[in-house]
Amino acid sequence: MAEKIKFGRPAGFFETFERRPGSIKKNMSYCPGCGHGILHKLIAEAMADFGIQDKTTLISPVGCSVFAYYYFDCFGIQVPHGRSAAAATGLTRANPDSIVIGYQGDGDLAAIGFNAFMQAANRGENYCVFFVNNAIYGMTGGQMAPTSLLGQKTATSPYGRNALSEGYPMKISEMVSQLESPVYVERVALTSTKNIMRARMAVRKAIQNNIEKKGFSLVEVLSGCPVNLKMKTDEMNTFIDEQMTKYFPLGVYKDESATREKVVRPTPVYDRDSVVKAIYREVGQEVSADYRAESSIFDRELRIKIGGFGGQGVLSLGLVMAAMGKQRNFNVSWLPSYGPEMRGGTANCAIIVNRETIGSPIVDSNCDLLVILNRPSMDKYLPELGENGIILYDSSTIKEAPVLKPGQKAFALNGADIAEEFGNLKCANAVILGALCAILKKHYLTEKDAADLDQTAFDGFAECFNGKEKIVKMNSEAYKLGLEAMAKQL
Ligand SMILES: Cc1ncc(C[n+]2csc(CCOP(=O)(O)OP(=O)(O)O)c2C)c(N)n1
Ligand code: SF4
Ligand SMILES: [Mg+2]
Repeated sequence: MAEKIKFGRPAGFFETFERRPGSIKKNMSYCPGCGHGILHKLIAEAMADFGIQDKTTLISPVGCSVFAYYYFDCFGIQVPHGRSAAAATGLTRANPDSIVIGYQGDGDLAAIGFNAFMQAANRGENYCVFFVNNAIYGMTGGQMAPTSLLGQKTATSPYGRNALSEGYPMKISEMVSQLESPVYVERVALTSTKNIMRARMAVRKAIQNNIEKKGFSLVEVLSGCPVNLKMKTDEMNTFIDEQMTKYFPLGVYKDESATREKVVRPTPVYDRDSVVKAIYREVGQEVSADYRAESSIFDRELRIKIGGFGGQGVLSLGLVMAAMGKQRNFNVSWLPSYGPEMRGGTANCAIIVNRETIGSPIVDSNCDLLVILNRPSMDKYLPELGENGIILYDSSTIKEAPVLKPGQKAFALNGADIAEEFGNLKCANAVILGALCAILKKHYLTEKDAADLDQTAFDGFAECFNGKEKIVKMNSEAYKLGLEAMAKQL
């Protein structure tokens, strides 16, 4: 057992909070009267007492406790809003010996992360969740939470929460306790010494279950946000004791800790070959591990961007190009941009090909190669083309040649027209890839690399359209048309 500190900073906290910006390194960032600090202390104490800091990961959510990792002296990760359960699942599955603690607010858990949370609970993932129900979105200034009470006035329910328009407050502990898998569910409050001691026991029980790998535990903590509820601390506690607990009664909702067997899932596999086999499909020709393309264009990182309308095959062209790089032992990244751009605007993807480690998958400047399939993308991405960059565009859809800076080069091919004549407009991206490879062969690759390029493209199609022989064949034919058409022009 680690040293117990009754009236001071528990050993589960950092000595000073060096990660906090600014000069205040001793105090937490929470408002006076906030429940987060009290709960933090209970968790930190328990971690130190159980001696588990070295194998514990606490997942900070988005919400006022977003910076929990500033305080807890254990491993910490900070996830996007509502994604705690996904990260926890990955952590506990990949390393079943680790202790994983989810810490979530009512917005994070019961709104944006509700489905992920319930699914993790339903799967009985081996971790525990501390759920801070303060009946409000604290961090963002007091909007209504799924747990705000009926009649409660918030920034987004100024006349009070109304069941007819906003529904009833969500009883998370009650819901989770109805699932088969969870082992322990309790609701506690932080309003008095007695309640805090009860909460302390609950925190310990949940962590103990986690240590013993008994599955999923939830402790819902009714907690104060005096700032956003515009109350003094004592009024806040009265609000919790008299109003919140009426709707959210305290108590144990489920406890099978004493009888639960240890949850044992299949042992994760880490050896390299098995992982590679599981992740990558076996396609194309064997590539030797020491394969190195020798052309000077590969001496540094290649930054590529493809832009066009959603539906023009922009993303799959990028995938094929990334697969080509991968097949030849380059590190590659492929970063698609979806969202509203898919509905008629410009879709794009960025590909990076590098012999060395790739720092960031983002390409928004110094682009070496732009492949442009529609006019709006030309306008949008041409400014990103680097000093000696090349642009290849589809002249079936873009009639005006781009205005280039010195050193830049443009190539054009009527890819869509060729694909239409070929009998499938969807293959325009493969025609353009053929054109690109013709340009590379003629101007940028050594003989050895050029000789290998077509096969690399075919392997790329095979990888991306794995098992769809017809599509692979069709794209390979379209590729050849683009290759020949461009070769004639050059
Ligand atoms: C994807 C996403 N959507 C919305 C937000 C804005 N946001 C930040 S915190 C928050 C609510 C946090 O409330 P809660 O989980 O109850 O935590 P509290 O601050 O009350 O502890 C929201 C909506 C965000 N950061 N990310
Ligand atoms: S806004 Fe509310 S939840 Fe956030 S730190 Fe302040 S009191 Fe706590
Ligand atoms: Mg909240």
